[in-house]
Amino acid sequence: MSRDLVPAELAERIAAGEPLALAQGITHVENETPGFEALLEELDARLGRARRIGVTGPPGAGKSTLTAELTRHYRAGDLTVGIIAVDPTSPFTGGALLGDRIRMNELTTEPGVFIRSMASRGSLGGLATATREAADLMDAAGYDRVILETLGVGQSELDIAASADTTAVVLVPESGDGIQAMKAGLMEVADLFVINKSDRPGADRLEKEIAIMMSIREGTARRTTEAGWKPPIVQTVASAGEGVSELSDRLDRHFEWLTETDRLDARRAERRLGRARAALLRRAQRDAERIWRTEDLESLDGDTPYGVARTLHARMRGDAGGAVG
Ligand SMILES: Nc1nc2c(ncn2[C@@H]2O[C@H](COP(=O)(O)OP(=O)(O)OP(=O)(O)O)[C@@H](O)[C@H]2O)c(=O)[nH]1
Ligand SMILES: [Mg+2]
Repeated sequence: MSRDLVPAELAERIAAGEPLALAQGITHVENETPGFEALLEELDARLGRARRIGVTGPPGAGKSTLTAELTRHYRAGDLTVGIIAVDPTSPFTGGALLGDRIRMNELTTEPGVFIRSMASRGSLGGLATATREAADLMDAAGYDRVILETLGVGQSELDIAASADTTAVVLVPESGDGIQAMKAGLMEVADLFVINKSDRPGADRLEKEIAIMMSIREGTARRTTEAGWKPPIVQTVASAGEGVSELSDRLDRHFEWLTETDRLDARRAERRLGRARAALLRRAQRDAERIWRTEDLESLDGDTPYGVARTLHARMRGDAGGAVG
């Protein structure tokens, strides 16, 4: 279904800010269409303009509503926004997601806003890598802000959020959200906490809970003190747009802090290394899949699974040594 990829040509159109080209580019990245890495390479020199914001948290916390409101806020300031909604399963399951779509859909007709949802399709590189590469394409396309919404449930979703310049963890004042966040590793990735639905009772209590947990963590791991950044806590009512401009201010302040302390460069350098590692693993896996498909597995009959893997691996390395590209 996807068209042939001519990297240089598509890169030019993406760089020119053509939304259709960006959409095609992301599809090529998702599908790992031959040439997709060349496309990303063509655009590499353009990366780094966008500020990337991760929005993560438990299901139903209001991440999408908040993302939509933040987007409106940015648009009012004439900033363009790319949004990636990461769906760990499939776009066709789950009622909550449909709700997302509808809410987000209000923004799709808005100029200066580009929305894309990403779902795992069993691509070799995995959802996390494809998502980051999609964010790269949005960056290259010139969007001022790129927001990555992910569910804060599994490690890979957390990794996606944490690959942003600034990661906002969204919690709600409901039964033990603070404790849950601690367990789920959300505390570790937060540059900023949002207590959304603070129109509901318990917001102040949750704020205290988070502050206490952060101070405990400071006392043991000393991570936040070492880093010199204490994650602020912002209360919002996303559904009413309340607290969104304060949130935006806090995000800006974190970005300024990143810039002043050279941590932005460090974070981004780390991101580039991570990308190289992912690309390497993707290549290795592709080689493994190829050898698995082409080898005569029957000739390995009688060997143990480990012996088979050893033999194939040795052949793969032999092949890879002689192969080009
Ligand atoms: N009372 C109240 N409800 C809110 C607020 N923000 C969002 N909601 C509602 O909470 C529900 C979930 O909001 P979403 O924005 O879809 O939450 P989400 O975190 O994106 O959900 P998933 O992506 O499914 O995990 C929706 O019905 C919203 O209207 C708020 O500040 N107060
Ligand atoms: Mg959502």
